[in-house]
Amino acid sequence: MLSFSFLFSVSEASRLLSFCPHFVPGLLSRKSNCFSSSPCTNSANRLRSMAVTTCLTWTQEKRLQNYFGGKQFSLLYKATCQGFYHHGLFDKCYDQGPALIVVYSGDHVIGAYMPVGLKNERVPIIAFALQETEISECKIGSHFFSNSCRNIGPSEFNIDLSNKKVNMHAETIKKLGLPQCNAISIEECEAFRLEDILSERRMKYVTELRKQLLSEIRTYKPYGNLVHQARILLLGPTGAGKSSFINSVKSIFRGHVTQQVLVGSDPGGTSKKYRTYSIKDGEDGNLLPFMLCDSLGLGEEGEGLCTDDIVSILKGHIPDRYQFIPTKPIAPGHGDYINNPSLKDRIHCVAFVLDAKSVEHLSHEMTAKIKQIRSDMIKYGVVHLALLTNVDNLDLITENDLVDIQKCVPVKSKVQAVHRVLGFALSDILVVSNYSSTWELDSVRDVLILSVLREMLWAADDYLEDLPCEFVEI
Ligand SMILES: Nc1nc2c(ncn2[C@@H]2O[C@H](COP(=O)(O)OP(=O)(O)OP(=O)(O)O)[C@@H](O)[C@H]2O)c(=O)[nH]1
Ligand SMILES: [Mg+2]
Repeated sequence: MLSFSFLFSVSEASRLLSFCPHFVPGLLSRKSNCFSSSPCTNSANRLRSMAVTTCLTWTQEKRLQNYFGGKQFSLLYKATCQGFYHHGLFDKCYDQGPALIVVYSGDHVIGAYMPVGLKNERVPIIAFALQETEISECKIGSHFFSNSCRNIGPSEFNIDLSNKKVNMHAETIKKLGLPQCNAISIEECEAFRLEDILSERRMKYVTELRKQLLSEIRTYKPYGNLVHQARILLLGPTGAGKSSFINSVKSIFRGHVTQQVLVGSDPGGTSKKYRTYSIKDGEDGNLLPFMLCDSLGLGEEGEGLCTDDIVSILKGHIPDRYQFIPTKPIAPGHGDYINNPSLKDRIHCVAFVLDAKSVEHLSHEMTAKIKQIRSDMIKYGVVHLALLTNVDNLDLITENDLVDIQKCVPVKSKVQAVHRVLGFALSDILVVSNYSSTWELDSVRDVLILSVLREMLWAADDYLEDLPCEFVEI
């Protein structure tokens, strides 16, 4: 499965490189618990011999990121590695742009945000405390930073690294919602540079990847030229995002966002007919080498697409625009029934579309239905994948996360849930964010959608390659 793992490793690598010029990429591991490591005696050796990572959990980091302007955190300084010295922190963070100092003390995560960074001049400071899911802040005016100062911050909020203490005025403590005390002891202190998530370098990479994916899809030829177009069927519960995915693909190749296929939760937006969509490439007007097939959603208690109709679709017996009757599956003799479908009419890959927000709340009946359809597909040798939509709507996820979406903890947990509940292999679970509420195309979302589409085409090739001889005809 294609992922943005390269982008992720670049971001992690740059985070580490900015921290340690001798960083060895193979040593990268995201969350080592720095409290469990013994304090190093030689910080340079330590940096060379281990991956240095923040003590913030993914969720803590994300909450802080979202709170302080959606920027990416690049770890510059870690006291247990580089020493509890003010000048060490100052040297690393001086003139690096917006910065965040985080102090860990027992269950407390508190710190200071400098929107213009640390400079040899008076700069504004915002003290904060992160407790569970809440961030409280206290603006504490401006402070003059200098290498020769012994402490960081004015007396209202003062980080005394050498003595491993944060001293605060009672008023600051109250505003931050912390228990009243004279000082908070420091177990660890980290400092971060706050960077744009989509740096120029990253954006260049995304643009290149988008171009490459477009070219691969445009020039794709189904395995052995057995058919001209790979047929991909989108199946899944009502409202999962099947039609939206088709719109998303159409949008990219048209060059602007289209909602041509009706979507939505009211009856007007529910797909009722079987629709097969060939998509024109906006660049040259040619048809692309795949077809996306939209179906009635899977429902409960006799509603929605019935299992017998699914088998008929897979075998190519159902024509475009056929109006489903949930209680009466199509059968030979029906006026619309295609009696002798050829390989091009059959489905070559199925994508089970699931809404990431509701995947853990599928009813017992729906879960059993999907499992049954899956096991029929395995029996008939139909290649299928899962497609998780709506990941942009998960808790804490912002548009900026789409670039590394597979690495986001809430997304990983949804992927695990699909694996656990429905039995899909982890590598067969794709993740996408459809164009649903924006009218502007953007390259990051395009790359996600195109990557998923390319995965589907590869799956179709697996099916075609594995066909028994009697099916191989054009
Ligand atoms: N934010 C977000 N919304 C989405 C996404 N995919 C779909 N939606 C929204 O979810 C709702 C249902 O999407 P549809 O594409 O109509 O779902 P469907 O599977 O075709 O539904 P039926 O035709 O009723 O079976 C719509 O309001 C979409 O705008 C996504 O990736 N992100
Ligand atoms: Mg639909």
